[in-house]
Amino acid sequence: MARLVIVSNRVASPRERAAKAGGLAVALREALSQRGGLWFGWSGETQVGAAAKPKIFRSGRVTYALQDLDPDDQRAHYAGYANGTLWPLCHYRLGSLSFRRSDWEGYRRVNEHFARSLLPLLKPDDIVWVHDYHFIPLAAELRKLGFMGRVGYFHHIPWPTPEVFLSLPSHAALVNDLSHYDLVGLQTEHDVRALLTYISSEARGWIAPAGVVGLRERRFRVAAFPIGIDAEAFVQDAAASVGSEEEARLASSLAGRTLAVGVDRLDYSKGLPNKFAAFGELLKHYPEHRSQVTLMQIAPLSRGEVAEYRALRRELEELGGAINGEYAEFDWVPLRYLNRPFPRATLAAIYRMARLGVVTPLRDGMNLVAKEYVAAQDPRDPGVLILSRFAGAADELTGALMVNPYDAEGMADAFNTALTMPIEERRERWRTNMDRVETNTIHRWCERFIADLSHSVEDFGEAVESRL
Ligand code: GDG
Repeated sequence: MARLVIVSNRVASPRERAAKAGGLAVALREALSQRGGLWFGWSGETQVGAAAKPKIFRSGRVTYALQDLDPDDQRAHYAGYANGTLWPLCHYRLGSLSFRRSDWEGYRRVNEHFARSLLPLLKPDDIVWVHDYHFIPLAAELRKLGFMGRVGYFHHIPWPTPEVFLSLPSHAALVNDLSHYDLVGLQTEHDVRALLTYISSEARGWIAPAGVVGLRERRFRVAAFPIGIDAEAFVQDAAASVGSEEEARLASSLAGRTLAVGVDRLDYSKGLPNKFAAFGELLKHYPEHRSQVTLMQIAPLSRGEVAEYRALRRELEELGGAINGEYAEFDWVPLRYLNRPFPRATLAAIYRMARLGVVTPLRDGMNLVAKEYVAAQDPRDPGVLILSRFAGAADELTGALMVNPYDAEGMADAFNTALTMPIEERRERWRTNMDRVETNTIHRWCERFIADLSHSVEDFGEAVESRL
C-alpha cells in the first residue's frame, strides 16, 4: 500500500484529543495511521527569511513535518491572497474581493517554498493529498522540481461559476495549476459543472466522461466528493449528554421554552446577519412565538486579522442588541449570542435539545454543522433542520426545510413552519437526512478520495485513449 502524504495549512497536533480536534482532522489522522504517513503543513510560526526545512517529529505511524514561513510571505499568502482574494471569490462576494499582485506573488512564493521543503521527504510512489485553496499551485511547484507521483487536491469551499471566476485576474494561471494534479475533488456536482464549464469554454480544454479533462499536455480528473461527518461520534456524544449536568443547566435556563440553534464560525459567508434579521421577522410577524423561543447563536471568532471580519462582528453586535432590546422580557432573552467555542460534547448536547437547527449560509462548500445537527437528534423526537439552498449540504439533506437566506420574511415563515411541525413530519424529514449522514461519513469520504487518487486517469475510461 502506497504511503499517504497529507498537506494542509494547519496540522492537527497529535496531542490534540479527539474531543477537541474536528472530525476532518481526526479522520485524516486515522487514514495516516492506518497506512503510515506524513502530515505536512505550516508550523504556525513565522521567521524572517525562513529556510525551506521543516521541523519533523513522529507520533505512532505518522510523521509530522511543520514548515515556518517568512512573516511577509505568510501575510500575503494567508490574509492576502487566500482569504482576501480566493475566499470571497469562491463565496460569490465580488464586492469584498481584493486583488493585489504582491499577494498573488506571496501566495506563489509560499507554495514554492512548501514544495521545496516537502520534496526531500517524498518517495516516488507516495500518494500526496493537498487540502484547500491555500495550496492550489502546490502540485505545479512539485512537478517543476521533478516529482512525478500521484497528487490530488480537495477544495473545501465552493467553486464559482465561470462568470464569477473570470473576475479573478489570475484565473488562467490558477486553473493551469489545477491541471498538475491527477485528481481535483470538489464538494458538489454543481461545483464540478462550474469548473468544467470554465475549462471547456474559457481554457479550451476538453472534457470526457467521468470528469476526465485534457488541458494542453495535462490529463486529470475533476469529480465531486461531498464531505461527511463522523456520524457515530455525534450520535454517541448526543446520547451521552442526556442526563448530564450540562443538559440540566441548559434545560433549566430555558425554563420550558423552545431552543433554536446556530453554530457558525464568525464569517460573512455564513449569513449571520440574515439569520438574525429572519429571527427578528419571526418575532415581529408571529407574536405567538415571543417569550416562547430562544435562538442560541454560537459564533467563535475567526480571521480577526482581516478587516471585513471585524466589521461583521460590529454589525452582529448591533443587530443582536436591537432584537434583544426590542423583544426581551424581564425573564426571557430572545437571542443568546456567544463568541467563543465550546467542546464537541457540549455542542452535541445543545444540538440535541434544539427543536430547530438553523443553517443559513449565503454560500457554503458543504456545511458540516447541518450534518452534525441531524446526527445529534433524538430519533423519537427529532428537531427540524432549516437549511440554506446555497449550502453544499442542500444537495444531500433533502429532508430539511430549504430557505433562501436573502429572504428574511420567507425564512421567518420557515421558522414558524418548523416550530409548529407535527411529530410525524419531523420524524420523516429527519429519517431522510439521517440516512444520508450515516451513509456518507467522513471515513467513506476519505476512502473514496484515496481510492480514486490511487487510480491513474487512464483507468477512468477509454474516452481518454480515444482523445489522445
Ligand atoms: C470549510 C468549508 C466545509 C464550530 N464551532 C465550534 C465547533 N465548530 C465546528 C463545527 C464544524 C466545523 O467547526 C465547521 O465546519 P463547517 O463545514 O460548518 O464550516 P467551515 O469551518 O467554513 O469549513 C465548509 C468544511 O470546510 C469541510 O469541508 O463544509 O463549507 O467552508 O465541525 O462543529 N467545534 C467545536 N466548538 C465550537 O464552538 N468543538
